[in-house]
Amino acid sequence: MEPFSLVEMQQATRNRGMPLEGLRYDITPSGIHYLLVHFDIPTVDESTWRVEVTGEVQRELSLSLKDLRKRPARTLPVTLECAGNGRSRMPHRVESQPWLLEAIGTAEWTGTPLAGVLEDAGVKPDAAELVFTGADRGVQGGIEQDYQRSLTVEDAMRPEVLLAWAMNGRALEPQHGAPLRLLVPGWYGMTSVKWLGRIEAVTEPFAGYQQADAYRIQKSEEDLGERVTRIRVRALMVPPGIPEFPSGHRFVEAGAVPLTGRAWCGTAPVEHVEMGVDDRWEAAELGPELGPFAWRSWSWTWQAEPGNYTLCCRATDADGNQQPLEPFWNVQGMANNYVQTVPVTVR
Ligand SMILES: Nc1nc2c(c(=O)[nH]1)N[C@H]1C(S)=C(S)[C@@H](COP(=O)(O)O)O[C@H]1N2
Ligand SMILES: [Mo]
Repeated sequence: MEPFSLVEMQQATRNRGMPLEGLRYDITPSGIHYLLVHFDIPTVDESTWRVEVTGEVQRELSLSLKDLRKRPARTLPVTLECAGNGRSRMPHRVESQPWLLEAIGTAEWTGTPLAGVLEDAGVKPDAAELVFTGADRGVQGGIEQDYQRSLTVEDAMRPEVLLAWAMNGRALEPQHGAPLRLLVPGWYGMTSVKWLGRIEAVTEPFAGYQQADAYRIQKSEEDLGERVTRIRVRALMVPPGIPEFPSGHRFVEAGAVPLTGRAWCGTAPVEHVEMGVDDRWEAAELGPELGPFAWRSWSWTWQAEPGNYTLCCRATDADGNQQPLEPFWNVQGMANNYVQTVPVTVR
């Protein structure tokens, strides 16, 4: 792995990954859910804050948090993953948030379905997309911008897409988008715009920086690349035994070693998970489903004999997509769902 730069360190200390032992919880405690903020966390005054619904709509709306809370509410367990998860193990990586594998978390998000708000506003038939604008502003790629992302009208109208004001039963904390964020289950995290202040219906596909330039799987700098959308299938394990500080190398006792983890996918249900010890793969057992947009637990027992081993886990979705064994390179280090490897010493 190439050395990490000061710029990467600066991002790594501002943002935060979920320690992988957090995979033990069905619902990630808010304090260890991963965090990714591009610019500064804006301070938003909840008492005067409103979300504006504008553009190609029959009736423009300006809604306070109180207005939104009067609407029908839904609570959904949703697994969020950053599209840059796994970026650090790629050769010639882009200078960005240097995730290893921990840009993940599952929270219970409460909000009102966006579809109902859009129905009230009456999105005009010539609208192609909705543009979501956050209250945070910065410069990226030389362009000064508000953080903005779009969805097609069809994707925005899906019943699971929420305007969320609570996480794990409590009001959103500043870093997770207080007082309101968009939540798009099944999609990589960049879609779920935090500190949401404006929703604009537009007639042309949105070409802002975070849509047209960032979040693309580019084979070269010149390649426009494919858009990053839904989460690719992935499994992670709780590293077993005890770690050495600071290397993190694992030590376990010989005998029956219970291994557990989670698997998720935003394009189809997880079909199966396998555990690999060195190069031998065996099927793990899937646990109960938490919901259609949340990770699923799995378990497997390893009969461990003294020695050094590499443990791996690999998930396959119902469409037959399987995680690759090696990271695949792309300019921005996006959607890299290669298998986790955990070196272990059995004593
Ligand atoms: N306004 C705004 N929304 C944002 C971001 C941001 O920087 N600004 N980061 C996005 C990215 S890249 C991710 S992965 C998720 C992370 O959500 P979390 O920090 O609540 O886990 O928020 C998304 N929403
Ligand atoms: Mo992200």
